[in-house]
Amino acid sequence: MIIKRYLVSNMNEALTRIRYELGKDAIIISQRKVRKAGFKGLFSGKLIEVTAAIENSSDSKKSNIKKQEDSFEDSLASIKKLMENTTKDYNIEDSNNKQQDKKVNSSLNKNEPKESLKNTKQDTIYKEVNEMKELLNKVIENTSKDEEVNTLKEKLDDIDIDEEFHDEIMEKVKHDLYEGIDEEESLRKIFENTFLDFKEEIKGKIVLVGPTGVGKTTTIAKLAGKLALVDKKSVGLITVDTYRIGAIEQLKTYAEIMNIPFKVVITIKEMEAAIESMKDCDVVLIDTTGRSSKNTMQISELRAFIEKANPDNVNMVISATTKNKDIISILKGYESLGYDSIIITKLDETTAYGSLYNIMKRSNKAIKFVTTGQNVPNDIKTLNKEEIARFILGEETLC
Ligand SMILES: Nc1nc2c(ncn2[C@@H]2O[C@H](COP(=O)(O)OP(=O)(O)OP(=O)(O)O)[C@@H](O)[C@H]2O)c(=O)[nH]1
Ligand SMILES: [Mg+2]
Repeated sequence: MIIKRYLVSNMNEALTRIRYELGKDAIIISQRKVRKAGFKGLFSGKLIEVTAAIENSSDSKKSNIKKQEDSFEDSLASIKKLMENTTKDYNIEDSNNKQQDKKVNSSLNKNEPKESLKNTKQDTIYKEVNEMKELLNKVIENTSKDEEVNTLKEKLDDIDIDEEFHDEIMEKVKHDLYEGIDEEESLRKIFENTFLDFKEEIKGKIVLVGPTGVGKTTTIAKLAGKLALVDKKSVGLITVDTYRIGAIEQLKTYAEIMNIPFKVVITIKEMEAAIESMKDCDVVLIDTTGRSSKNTMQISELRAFIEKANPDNVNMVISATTKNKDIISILKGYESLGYDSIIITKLDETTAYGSLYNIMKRSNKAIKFVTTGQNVPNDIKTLNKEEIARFILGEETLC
């Protein structure tokens, strides 16, 4: 077993050196962050000490390292030979031309041209060898980076990132790898930067729209509970959920339990009256019936109600379990309602949170809340950009 220790500034550098020196079968035994030795180390950035090992196979005559040393020595020997030949050629050439040189350079110092020509030839060879070495190192380094980018595609699939965004993400990660930023940090940066901050206080008239069964009414009940019971705000509830009696009963029951005003709206005129009756409330939460995003008639009808309410904020409610293709058509179908933020529900019903990224990318709107279960009022929360990235990366789960 050959064990080697490397002091490097990042894992990419370690992997490149290990692969180059110990071969591709080498394994990493340990890694830890260390500071440079001595007093100066206290003020410098951390380095990584990586220990790698390779089996010293008894069958093979030479270990990988020996093979590499041999081939390195071979290369050196060839270069040396090349240099000797070149120098020899030069000497023969030089002696042949000696007489002629004497004549041509009669006005110059006799030793100077010979020495300087010899040095120039040697310098050129050294320079070329160094360039070759640099090129070789780059090729080794780039090969390992390309391999990393290829495995990234599988990872993006695993966390449910829409395939349409893969190329863009991989391009960014590849760029970051060349800058010395590792894959995980690069992804984190991409996911965090997609998040739009939403610090606005919840107040005024707030409408929730979205497809059938995504959890609009449950989310309204959760918000009403938090605002009325925890934040002690005066809250009013309005529903334009006119199609099914059951849906009205659902919110009415919550309103009765929380002792807050509740109005059912069937016509545009009633919407005007309901809003007027709740004008003293800090927050008025307006629930709507789920509509098919493809039914433009229903969407236009809903728009008329929303326009009459003149809301401060329209939230598009969408479930985290929505298929990637449907996300596009839903967001597009509801566009005419002028939603300005997003609520993502049923985060508890999925284990891969790529839909958070897909929805953020497709809508370019802030995610105001996420809901994480059926319990009213507890299963609702706000996320910041760091938390969003941790969810998408799979570092944080609700399971
Ligand atoms: N697992 C889970 N279930 C939820 C969540 N939010 C709501 N639900 C459930 O989803 C179902 C539908 O919720 P509703 O609030 O009635 O959905 P809606 O959007 O109002 O539906 P329509 O009024 O028919 O458009 C209910 O069984 C809820 O308990 C959540 O965050 N997680
Ligand atoms: Mg409902």
